[in-house]
Amino acid sequence: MLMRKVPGFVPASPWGLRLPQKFLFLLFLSGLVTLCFGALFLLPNSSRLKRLFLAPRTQQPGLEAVAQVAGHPLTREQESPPNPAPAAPAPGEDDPRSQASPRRRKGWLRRTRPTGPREEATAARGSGATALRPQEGSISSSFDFNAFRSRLRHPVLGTRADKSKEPQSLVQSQREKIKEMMQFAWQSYKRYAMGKNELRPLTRDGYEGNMFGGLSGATVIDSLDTLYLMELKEEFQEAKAWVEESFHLNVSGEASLFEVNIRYIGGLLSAFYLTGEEVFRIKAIKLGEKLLPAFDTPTGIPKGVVNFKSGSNRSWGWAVAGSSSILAEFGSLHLEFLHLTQLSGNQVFAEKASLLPCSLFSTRRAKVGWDSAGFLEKMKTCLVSISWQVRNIRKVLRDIDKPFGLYPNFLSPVSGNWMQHHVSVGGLGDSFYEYLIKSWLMSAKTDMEAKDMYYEALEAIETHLLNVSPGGLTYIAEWRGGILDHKMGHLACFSGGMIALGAEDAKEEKRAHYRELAAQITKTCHESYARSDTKLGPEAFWFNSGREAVATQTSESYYILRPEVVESYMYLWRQTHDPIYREWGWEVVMALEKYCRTEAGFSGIQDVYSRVPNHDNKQQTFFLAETLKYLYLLFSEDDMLSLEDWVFNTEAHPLPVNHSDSSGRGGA
Ligand code: DMJ
Repeated sequence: MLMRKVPGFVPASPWGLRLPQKFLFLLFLSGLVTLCFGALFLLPNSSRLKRLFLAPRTQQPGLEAVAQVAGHPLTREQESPPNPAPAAPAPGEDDPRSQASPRRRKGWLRRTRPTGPREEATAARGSGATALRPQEGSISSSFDFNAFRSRLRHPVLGTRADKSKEPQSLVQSQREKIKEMMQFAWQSYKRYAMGKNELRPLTRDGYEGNMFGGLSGATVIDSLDTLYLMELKEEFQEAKAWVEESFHLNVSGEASLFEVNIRYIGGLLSAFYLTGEEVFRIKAIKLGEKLLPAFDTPTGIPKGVVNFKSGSNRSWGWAVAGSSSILAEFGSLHLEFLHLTQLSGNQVFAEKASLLPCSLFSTRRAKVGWDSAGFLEKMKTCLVSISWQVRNIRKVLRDIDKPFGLYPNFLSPVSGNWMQHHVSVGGLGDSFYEYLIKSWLMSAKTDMEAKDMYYEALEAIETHLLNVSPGGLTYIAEWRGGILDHKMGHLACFSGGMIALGAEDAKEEKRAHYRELAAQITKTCHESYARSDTKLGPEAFWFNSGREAVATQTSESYYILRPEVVESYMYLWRQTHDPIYREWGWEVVMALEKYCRTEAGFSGIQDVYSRVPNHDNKQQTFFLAETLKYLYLLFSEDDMLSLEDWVFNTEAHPLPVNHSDSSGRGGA
């Protein structure tokens, strides 16, 4: 059809629009686009933007994971890979049976079979852990194992030069005896209970318990580093092979966040840092991810129990009618979680424990070379941008009101309020204090917040809980809303070692005092052993009615192979070299042999005041992880797992200090 030109008439476009209409349409379109973008930027969590606009490689894993954890996809192995990193494994890859193609499997075994602890360390040093077997790595890492080893001040197992005054042969034979006990405990477990969580030596079978959510082999994982340390090479290989072949994470029970963390995660992390073997790193990280749903609470304080199947969480029924999280439990995650972040590159673990994303700048500062102004600027921007969205354990505990400066044992993970005013340095509270001073030490003395919190807490404990009995024994009582229970639990006996460990960094005028306090508390704990018929200590001991350092009820008279007293002997020995600590340690060795050794392993006893042992039929995993390890270290040189390089988690698993310079000799 022919269009005739009519004056004043503007021809329409092919869509039938005239110029003003086109203009209006374009205006509308651009308005719409602006609105969409605006809406995105108004979203409360900036991580969503990052997720949309950044390529996976450049995303901040921590923020990504925080977003994912809200809906728990990370924690369900079947649903998503455990790490946002590109090299993440296929679902279910934690199961070695499904994981290893025959070719891969062969390479794995070839590399790991014939080596003993020392050779492995050398191999790992030689090749660098990250380069060990890239085809096997199911979680990528920028962690440089060689660099880590070069930063250690001492060779991991020490130089073997005994600087003590003891005749060499005596100390050596004592150490050998303890090694034999470990070998016996391991072999008994292997023979009757391999793969189960614990050995029952009387019935000669295994026991799974209900703390680990269906995970098996707690004794294997808890034993790895002790076997390595004692150079029980064959046994270490047996344990490692079990982890490679039979340690499956696709379980679906309810687990204790605390117990899985200190025993399994701690054990796997230590095994990795000692050997550089990827299998330990990967399993530790994957297991760590399974724990994250515990943190899905309004305050960021995790609940005590996590369901591995549903990803739900709950508090223990006995914790103030199921309303509370336990101080010692949520307060004893920091060391392991920081290392999980270090080894995975995933910030989410560190963020859950403490306000770390920004403080990580201090580590980066050295590498990147920011000047002070640049560093402060970065730090400020980081703090401003994240502080409102990060809720974590450290922050809650730092900011909350504390009665007389004390930390009660029960806290609501919902309201963030204390639920009872029961304060204890023993059960329910203990390792929270331990992790404060060890966080400071593990940070190579940069985590000032942990340091301040520790010394402030210790001052409050001294003021309100510390007592001296009429007979001159120093003890830490328990506090219930201002009223004291004049008792100490066996668990509280770790505090002698902790106070000794922290003494050196206290204010000048307090150092000698803390050294003396540590020695006095340790002496009291020794008295609780010395005053029993078996020379082993009861679960709790009292200071009243003229009786001191003894249990007053049969229900508190048992000994379950606990480590806390020998743990303190070990720290006090390293600090003072007073031979009394080796003497006391040896008394424990003799008593263990006499009353706890059975034909098929070691067992706890039900009454330390009876010379006829009534065994409880349990070889606790911490006997191999802690009691025997601390005894062995007590009779070893100070540079074996030097305290300059390592902190022990509360299950005695050594985790390295984060030295930032390379002036060490550890890689030598
Ligand atoms: C261990 O599992 C740990 O030491 C924990 O901190 C307290 N209890 C036991 C040992 O007694």
